Amino acid sequence: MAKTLNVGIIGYGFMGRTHSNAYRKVANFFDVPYKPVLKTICGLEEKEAKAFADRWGFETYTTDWHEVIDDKSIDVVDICVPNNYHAEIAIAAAKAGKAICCEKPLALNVAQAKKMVDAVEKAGVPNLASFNYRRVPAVTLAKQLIDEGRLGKIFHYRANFLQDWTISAKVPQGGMSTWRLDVKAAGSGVTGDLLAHCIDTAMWHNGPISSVCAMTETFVKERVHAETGKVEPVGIDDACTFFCRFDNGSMGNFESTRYARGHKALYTFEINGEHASIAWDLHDLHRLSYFDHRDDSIVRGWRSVHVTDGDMPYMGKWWVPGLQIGYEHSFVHQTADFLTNMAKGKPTAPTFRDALATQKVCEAVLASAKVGRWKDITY
Ligand code: SOE
Repeated sequence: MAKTLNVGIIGYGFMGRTHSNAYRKVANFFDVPYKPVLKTICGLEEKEAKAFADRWGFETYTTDWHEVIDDKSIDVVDICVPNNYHAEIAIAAAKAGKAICCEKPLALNVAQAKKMVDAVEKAGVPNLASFNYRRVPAVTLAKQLIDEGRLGKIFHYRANFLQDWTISAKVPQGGMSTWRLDVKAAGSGVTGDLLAHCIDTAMWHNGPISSVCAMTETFVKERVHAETGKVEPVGIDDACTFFCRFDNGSMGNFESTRYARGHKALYTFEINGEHASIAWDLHDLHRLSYFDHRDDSIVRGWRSVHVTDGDMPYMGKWWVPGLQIGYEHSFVHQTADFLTNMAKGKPTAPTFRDALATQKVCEAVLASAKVGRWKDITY
């Protein structure tokens, strides 16, 4: 009989839902060593917190995150609130000896992220940064193919994350649903929110990024603040493009914007190696495109691999070959790995330290855009 693991989730927004769903489903599909119990949901508004608790089956709710930390029965603190709260909550949770899962990006900046890494490492608590796309089976399969050496030497890594939801100047900044546009809550715009995903996946696939050269733009310079009701300057980057060099000698090319009309969450990457190339697209997330130059020329071409077979990453735990899964399952997978490693006393990547590396790249990207020059990154 698996031991119970009491979970306190802080934040009942979009991410609060993805994480709650993952804890609910994980033990049904994966042989995890714990049975997660949704103990407490915490959020700002009491009515919303109560409704969330009822809907998702939490035992209780609170509007004060300190109560989650102080509750000795809680084993895991899961942070799903805006970025400006991550550091304070995570550091308090580490001091209280909790295992911690924290949404991305880890913090507002590198200085905060370092403090979070120090806190979890000093306390020796399990920690995971929620860069969920690593655990989309096709993305995990890409990592497997690279590690098996199928691509050979890698020359190029390019990634995009395109959206279109902030084009209207009427979209406010700040508040519950548009805090991502408020620099005080988010730290940055597309760089921390979207490119951080691409950077995390890229460094996992292709190793550390050593230098960057970036360009950013803020297309809408002022927006009403949802909390103050006043028109205030916009401090985030609406769009960001950067080039980079990886330690392994390959070149990177990354772009993100919330102004690409027609695209909702178009995260794509393509990796070109000496022998083979790989491409992936979040809008078609269960497929991995693969081209292998070593195939006979008469049948050589891009294959579209339907990542649903039982011998493909995570897929043996779901339905039967041919039946696909989706976005929410990437959170179930990260939770399965987190719990399994926790029981073995092993870290689960991306750890806070891995997320600090991503934060360093994001900060270098923003600094480079400001001065218009290349920036080196040291880890
Ligand atoms: C922003 O719209 C957002 O929700 C990000 O915050 C998520 O990390 C990304 O996965 C989808 O887009």
